[in-house]
Amino acid sequence: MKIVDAKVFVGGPGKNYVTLKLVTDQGIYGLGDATLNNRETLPATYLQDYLIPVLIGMDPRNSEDIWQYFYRGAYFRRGPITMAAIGAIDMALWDIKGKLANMPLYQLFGGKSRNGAMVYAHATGSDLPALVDSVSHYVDKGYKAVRVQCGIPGMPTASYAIPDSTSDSKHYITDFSGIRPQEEIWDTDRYLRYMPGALAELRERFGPQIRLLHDVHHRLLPREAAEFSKEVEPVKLFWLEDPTPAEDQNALQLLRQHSTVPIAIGEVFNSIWDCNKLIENELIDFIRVAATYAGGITPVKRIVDLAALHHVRTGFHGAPSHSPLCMAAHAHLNAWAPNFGIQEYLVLDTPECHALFPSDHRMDQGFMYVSDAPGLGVDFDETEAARYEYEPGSHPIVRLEDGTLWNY
Ligand code: GCO
Ligand code: MG
Repeated sequence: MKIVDAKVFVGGPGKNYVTLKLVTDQGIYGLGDATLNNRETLPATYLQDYLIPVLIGMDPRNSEDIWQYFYRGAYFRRGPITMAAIGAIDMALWDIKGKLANMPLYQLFGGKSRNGAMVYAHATGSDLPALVDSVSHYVDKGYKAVRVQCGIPGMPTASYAIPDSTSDSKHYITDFSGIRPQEEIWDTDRYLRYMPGALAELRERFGPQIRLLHDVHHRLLPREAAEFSKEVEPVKLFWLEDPTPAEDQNALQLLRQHSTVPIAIGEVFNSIWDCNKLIENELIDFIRVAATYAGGITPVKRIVDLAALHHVRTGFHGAPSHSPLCMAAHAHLNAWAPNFGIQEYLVLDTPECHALFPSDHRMDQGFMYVSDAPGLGVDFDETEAARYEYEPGSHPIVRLEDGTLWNY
């Protein structure tokens, strides 16, 4: 069996998805997601110029060797661009494997460990009353878990992930006004003074049952993160996400000495080497890698197995930047993983998105139910894809009030 053709598509409804299609000499094809948010043309170019010419002619059944070939075989390894490109190939090879076996991927991993996988939604508000409305909206829809982000009084611009009243909250991670990023101002002191009380009010308002999550988006120093986590302990968060920048795998030691708040990290990680110390030293409770830019299903399964040895559960990244193909890879991993925790779920739920990526993975009352179709269980409509083209966009840049550049 051989790979005879490969195509890369960039574009989509309201979002630039990077989609890889691998075609075999037996007519079976596989699909993978290489979307790297706001840098979409780079994995596409890496695939087209460097990986696809070598991939043509390989036996798609040897997904492990092909992964090693592109990872170990490249002198310059890792990084989000490389790993998103390799990730798409790996997903497409698993898709082919599932179709060959006539089985959904979760069966190849070891079968189902659960029926539905709990997901969490994003509630946001420019102030606390608006956030309360947003949380209520998701609770009414049956969600059991909600991430809560709130504007901070007196903060010169909105804090992370707070959409203005006119924008759709699901689009906030990409500003399509051009490639020059907009700037936001961050003020740690105001955040530390306001947010613990706001979280306590939400707990009071919504009761003990709802799982509340909060994302600090890498904005605190280790000592500040320790102070914050200690203060929010009574709120009983389901998790506190990215309290410190993720590069420093030792940064959470101080926090762990002062607080039992569960910690989730990893949405920007590209390999097991970015999180092995965090996991082995049991400094985190949830690992947030995504099958796309952590290099595909093959390496993410390995991370999940390492995590299981250390009581770390999964909480895969599921921002709207991932296409339904990445979310399908997660759905199959979530159905199998003995150490499943929760799934972030923000795929754009529009008729256009369903038309481009038809599938019967489904959401109901805050749970995701995996498809039983062979492979990933998501198709890609090339006629629909022809309607879209790449649109440049950016993440914002964050500065402190005095102009110092800070972490987005
Ligand atoms: C999350 C993330 C996203 C990121 C986005 C950047 O928890 O979902 O923090 O919101 O900001 O993925 O591209
Ligand atoms: Mg996050």
